[in-house]
Amino acid sequence: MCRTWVVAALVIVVSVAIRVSGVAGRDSDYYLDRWNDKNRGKSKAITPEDPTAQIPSPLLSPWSRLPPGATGKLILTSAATSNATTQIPDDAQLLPPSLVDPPATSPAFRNSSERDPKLLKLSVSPMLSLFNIRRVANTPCLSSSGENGTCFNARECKRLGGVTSGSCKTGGNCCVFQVSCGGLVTQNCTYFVNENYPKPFDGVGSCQLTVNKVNPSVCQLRLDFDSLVLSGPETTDNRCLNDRFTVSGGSSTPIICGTSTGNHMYVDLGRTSNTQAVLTVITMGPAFERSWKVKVSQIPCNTDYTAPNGCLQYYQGVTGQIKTYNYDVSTGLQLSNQDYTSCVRTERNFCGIQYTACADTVNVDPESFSLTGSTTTQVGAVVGQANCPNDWLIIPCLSDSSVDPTANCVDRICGDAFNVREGVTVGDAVLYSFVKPFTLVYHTDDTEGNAAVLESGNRGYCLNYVQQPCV
Ligand SMILES: [Ca+2]
Ligand SMILES: [Ca+2]
Ligand SMILES: [Ca+2]
Repeated sequence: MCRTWVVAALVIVVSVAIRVSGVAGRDSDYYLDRWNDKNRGKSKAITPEDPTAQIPSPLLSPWSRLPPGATGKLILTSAATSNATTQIPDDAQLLPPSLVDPPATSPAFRNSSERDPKLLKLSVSPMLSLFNIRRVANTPCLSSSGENGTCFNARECKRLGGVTSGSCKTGGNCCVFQVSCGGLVTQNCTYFVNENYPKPFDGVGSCQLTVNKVNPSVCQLRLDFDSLVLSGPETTDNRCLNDRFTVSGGSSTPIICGTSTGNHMYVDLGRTSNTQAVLTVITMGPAFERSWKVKVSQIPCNTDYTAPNGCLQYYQGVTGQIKTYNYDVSTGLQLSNQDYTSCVRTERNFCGIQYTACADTVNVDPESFSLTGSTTTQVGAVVGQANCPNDWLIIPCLSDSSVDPTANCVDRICGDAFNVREGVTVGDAVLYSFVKPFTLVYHTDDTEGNAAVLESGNRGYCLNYVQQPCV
């Protein structure tokens, strides 16, 4: 989702002074003659009687409010065009519909014979014909191919480097922005894809995307991995030594590799307006068919979907699923050198959170929570700082009681059972935390197969959460 304001790139500034007859100054005939002189030979000369002349420009529609039979002259005092950008709020209406649509029902324009000839002359001047571009409220939209886009008229979309896909209910087309290696992001909600996407990329290289804040009020980027398929970590210590996805320029983010399709990541850019972030995909090592499509959304400061400080992942909603990167219960390997916090937004009237390990239909002994231990030697539940010094997950006061928040409460867990009761051969349990804000701090060291106690087959974790109503 790309919920934020958007940029309208074409701003037309026109000051039109309208005066009823009897005032001094150059009148419309003067400007019309000058236009015709200047453009003689380039385009059709305009005559007041031209039957093909268009209905007056929307911005001139105040004329339509003149009583039938009234006469007047238009006097242009200044006119200019500009490519300056401006911020338009989500719900902006650049022009109210009554001004955008031709005033067909207006008494002054019921039929062409009633039109004021001077208005007809002016309406086809090149400056004013710009107003015939139907203005589009730049609201978010869903393209026909399923991407998030922004409504623009087709010409503007193309000028901004987008591709239209489907139309918008409010007018215009759904404009989708997609860039690849070497690209620069200047639009909110831009997709970063590999070269020749959706074809895979199998080669060695470094593919970078530079992201500019599209507005000074942007504080964060949200990266949604619609697809992120890279080669996995090396298989001894699970380090990302070949392919890597990294982010620089913003808050510290872990280096990830392997497959993280469906996952996401927030990058804090701070409040400095000119901060740039660079997303990099490094591909090297053995042949592998990589592909990625990362949606880059720009998140303003202080909204209800702005992640709190220090949250690399931010889950919203009463229920959800939280996964470590490169999680796959059958083939994914827990990545080493991870150190980050995932946060769950406390929804209104919710006071606690329940966690359960995701279903594992692949392994006899579930591995959907497996931080330490090995596939050959299941260690079960391991808890506490002393017992979990290498790879661990901290959930404040995690308990297996939904009624007594402090029962068997521990903060740090590891092992290969999602459980707070160590020393018992137990499987995964339903666990609770009533400490707000809801956070999960995850850490892995840089060894796995070379650790003092060998670990193997660790998958990281996948947890389902359900927020618990206040009672
Ligand atoms: Ca481990
Ligand atoms: Ca297990
Ligand atoms: Ca480790």
